Amino acid sequence: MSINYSERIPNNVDLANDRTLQRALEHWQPRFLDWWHEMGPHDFESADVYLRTAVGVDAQGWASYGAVKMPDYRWGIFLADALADRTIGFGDYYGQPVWQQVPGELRSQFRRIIVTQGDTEPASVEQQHLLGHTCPSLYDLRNLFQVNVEEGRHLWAMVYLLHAYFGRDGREEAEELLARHSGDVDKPRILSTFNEPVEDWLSFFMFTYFTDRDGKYQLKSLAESAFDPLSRTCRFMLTEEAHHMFVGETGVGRVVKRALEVMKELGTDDPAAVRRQGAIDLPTIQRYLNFWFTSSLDLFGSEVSSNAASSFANGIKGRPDEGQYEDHICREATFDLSTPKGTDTVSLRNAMNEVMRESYIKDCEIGVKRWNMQIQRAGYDLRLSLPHHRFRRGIGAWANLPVDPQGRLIDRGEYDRLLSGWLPSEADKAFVRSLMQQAKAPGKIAGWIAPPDRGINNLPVDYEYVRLA
Ligand code: BYC
Repeated sequence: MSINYSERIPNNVDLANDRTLQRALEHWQPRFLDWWHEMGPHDFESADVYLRTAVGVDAQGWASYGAVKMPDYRWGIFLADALADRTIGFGDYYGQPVWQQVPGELRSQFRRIIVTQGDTEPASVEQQHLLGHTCPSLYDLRNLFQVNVEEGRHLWAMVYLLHAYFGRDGREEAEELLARHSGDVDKPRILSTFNEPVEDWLSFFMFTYFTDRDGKYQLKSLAESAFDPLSRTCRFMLTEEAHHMFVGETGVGRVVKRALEVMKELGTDDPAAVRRQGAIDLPTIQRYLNFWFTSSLDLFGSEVSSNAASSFANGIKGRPDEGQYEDHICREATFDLSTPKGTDTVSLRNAMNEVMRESYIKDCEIGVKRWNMQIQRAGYDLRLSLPHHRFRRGIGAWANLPVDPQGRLIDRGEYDRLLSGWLPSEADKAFVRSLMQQAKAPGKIAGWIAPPDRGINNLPVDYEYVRLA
């Protein structure tokens, strides 16, 4: 079904024929706009931004480009088309027709997961609240805002499910999604990484590379869900998510490129010399990578999780690309897990968080390889790398243990001494922040980052992507 833009809330779920739901969502809409006004991009409400808006859910429709003022962006409810005769692809209900309603006994489990997913979306917008003031170019500013409006829409996607399928509880949860705030002492966001400040653009690029990629994996696993409206919602969200990770991968790549240019000009890879030229040295980039990668690893939960087992058994959450596996029931299968006490053989269902984390890590490696190719081509032996998945964990079997980036358990004293060298120090952060000056003329690019290879939607790089008021 095509998207109806004549309604207050654009949608392809035939909202007009469900007056109760429509009223409930129209009641929530002004609260969302208040939240956007207060917690969304700070100070750019009257700027014209070259944004893409979804006007359909097929290959042509999901990206219609044009200048929009962000408060006028049409946040709506768009589900990917239903797949005919879709059956449940995993767990105890394998092979049965998918559900159009949530089974009563699974309500609270489904609600918890939808709320957790929903909570991350506004959280990320809050984390990026002030970044516009220090954008390295109008191209980057526009990308930031594109990511922000789409995270706002992803919040709408989850709120729709809560309102449409969870009654009064769902409406209350939808209110709470606007009441918790990233980093708030009393009412923080649910998941750890979403309370970390994102105060500079290197962090933003690391966040969109690593943390949005957790989003990709979680959405892929929810796209497998037996609850069809959740699956369809997530399938459509994934098309938007790809751009966010592109922003991260190319963003980090451009920071690396600029460092390499400066290293070549100076004939040295000395970090202090690179910094004096106003670029970010590779060891600093590595420390930022260490921080955001390890933080994002925690988002998959514990290695052994009865929640994960029950989500899988009950058809709530499958594995990303469930079709690639042979066994979709996994009742007998086991998984060998490395724990601080040695290898532990556990039921595969209980290890689903770890299975997902492993696929995620493989996906993270692709960008790192590309960044390293740039370094290699420039003739340097240095390499960026993902630290070991046991390093700096806050959740699971390896939480709070003194593990080095190679994954070895080391002496606690030595760990405490070395940790500050593995993560961005206060001095690193102050240095990176010192580079963050807004570049606001079309085509102008800050000195710490290389220009992008191409502009957006075939427009030139120096196009005025944001017309500041
Ligand atoms: N921080 O059995 P456990 C995205 C909680 S990103 C704090 O180990 P389980 C996006 C857990 O909730 C994708 N708490 O794991 C990216 C549980 O609490 P309750 C977001 C944590 O239950 C960028 C307890 O610890 N979507 O979309 O299997 C920009 C025991 O948990 C953490 C989802 O995550 C943590 N790191 O949970 C914008 C999908 N880890 O329930 C957007 C929905 C675990 O006992 N969520 N806990 O109070 C889920 O599928 C699951 O809840 C988890 C794993 C993946 C979080």
